[in-house]
Amino acid sequence: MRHIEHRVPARRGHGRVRAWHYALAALALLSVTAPLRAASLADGLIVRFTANTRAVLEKSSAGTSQLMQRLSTKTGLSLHVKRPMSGQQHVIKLDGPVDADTLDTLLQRLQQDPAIAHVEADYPIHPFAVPDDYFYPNQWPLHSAADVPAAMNLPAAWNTTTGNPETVVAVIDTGILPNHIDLDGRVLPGYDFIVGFEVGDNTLLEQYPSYMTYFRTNDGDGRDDDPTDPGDWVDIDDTYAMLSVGNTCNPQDSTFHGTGIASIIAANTDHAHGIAGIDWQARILPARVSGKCGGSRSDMIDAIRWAAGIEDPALPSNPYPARVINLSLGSNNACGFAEQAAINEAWAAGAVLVAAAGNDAVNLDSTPVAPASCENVIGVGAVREDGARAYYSNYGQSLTIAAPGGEDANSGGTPMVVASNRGVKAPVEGSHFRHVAGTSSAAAHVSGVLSLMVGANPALTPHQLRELLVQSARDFPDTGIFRCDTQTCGAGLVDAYTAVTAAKNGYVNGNEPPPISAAEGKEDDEPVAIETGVSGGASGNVSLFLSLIMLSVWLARRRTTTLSRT
Ligand SMILES: [Ca+2]
Ligand SMILES: [Ca+2]
Ligand SMILES: [Ca+2]
Repeated sequence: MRHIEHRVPARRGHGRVRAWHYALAALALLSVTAPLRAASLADGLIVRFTANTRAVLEKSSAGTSQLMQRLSTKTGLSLHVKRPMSGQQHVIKLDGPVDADTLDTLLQRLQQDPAIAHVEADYPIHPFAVPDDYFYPNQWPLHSAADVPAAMNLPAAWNTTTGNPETVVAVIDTGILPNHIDLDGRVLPGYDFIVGFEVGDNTLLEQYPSYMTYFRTNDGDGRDDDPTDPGDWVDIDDTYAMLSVGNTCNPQDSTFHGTGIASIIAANTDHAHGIAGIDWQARILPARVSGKCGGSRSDMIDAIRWAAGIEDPALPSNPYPARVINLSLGSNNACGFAEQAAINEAWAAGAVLVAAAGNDAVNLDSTPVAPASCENVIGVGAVREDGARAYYSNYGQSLTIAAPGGEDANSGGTPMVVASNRGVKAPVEGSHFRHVAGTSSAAAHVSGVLSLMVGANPALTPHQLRELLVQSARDFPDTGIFRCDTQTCGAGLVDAYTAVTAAKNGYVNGNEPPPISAAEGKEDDEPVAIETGVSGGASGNVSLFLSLIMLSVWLARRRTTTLSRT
């Protein structure tokens, strides 16, 4: 039996018990079922006859036969009265479904007949797709906007498409747990970009050579072809060691951030377990760039090019170029030249890039964060379920759009539920889930919607995808202490249904398709400049915009009151 629960059980004991039950059940791996729906064909008509004709139909079956015979001859199709219906109308049956052209002709001919006041097609209807995943009732960002003001209208979008297995979405993050029940079968071979520290990097490092060399990678080596997330916990000893090499970072439990982000975009869906993903079919390309105490911008830049399929002689080829690249991380710097160049190349190669705004509640116009502040990046701010800006979300004119990021229950909001692991340090066996909030989740929501758009119309360029996403956004509601507007939160609230419809049609609401930017694809022609190092610390550290509420559904002892913003 399916349990319906409208709020995440934040601190109640039964949530923990239920999650354990879930964890046991989750050991069974299930396949994904996601039937695509064919376009509806009319198989009947709804007709309102004139009053005189209705009188004939009521009185005499012979008169009815005679009328239908005449209309059948007139239209060349066999027509029968199936039944009278409400509104003084009749249901007319055809011998079988007819295509759109035949239907048009049929309707025109009948509409001109003196016996008929009004006629229209009787289409089959079906319920909007609602997945049966256990936590779906808690996933307010996916629900109908009629129920939750900031929700993204996924049921209506899924009625058009549940995605395309050819679509590849890169998640540049902490790596991934590919065997999680909600990711199993969906994860492509990725790459682990984190290089180790080298003793020569810093004389102080010589005090801790063996400890520090692979401290950040935390998997015993430098770059490798296994992006599995070994955990990114930091304990007190680690913080002292990092201080010795000039870096500060705070103790934390492992986040499994990349697994959560991937699950928002493309969790296995409609299999009764875990959460629903936005795209039920797309595949995830994991690129690991963040380990203990974060990562470096240079690794992220390499990962962006590689994810887009750009050859790098130092790396193996990527046979699965991504059409969408999610960057739920960054640094508190202006966009660097090297960073912008990699982004431009990836964009020109066909990848649309999405970046989280960051969680410091600052105005990006004066305090930029990269890559969200870069050109050719869809910068995403976070809203709560009422459509107001989440209190932690960065804001400003450089943002492209806003999407659900949620808030801690203690802030009056409702967090997300994402795939995770209950390991405090290294991952442990089992598929688990936790609550999160932040612009990381908001960016992942946009990446998921873009993935559906690419799946619906793979010919769209990154520029067209961005234009259609922006044009299809809903206006911000006038609500909240931190009211969103186009100066602070981007063009509007992302709407999956209108975005997917726009992608399929190539335009929004009868607009012409957006012109392809003259600049698009021409970045390679620009003169090569030497990076001076003043453009924002291209070698600086990258941190996750995880803002995880360190409350998991299985561990009540974890803190619930603060959002960690590293
Ligand atoms: Ca490694
Ligand atoms: Ca590795
Ligand atoms: Ca699921």
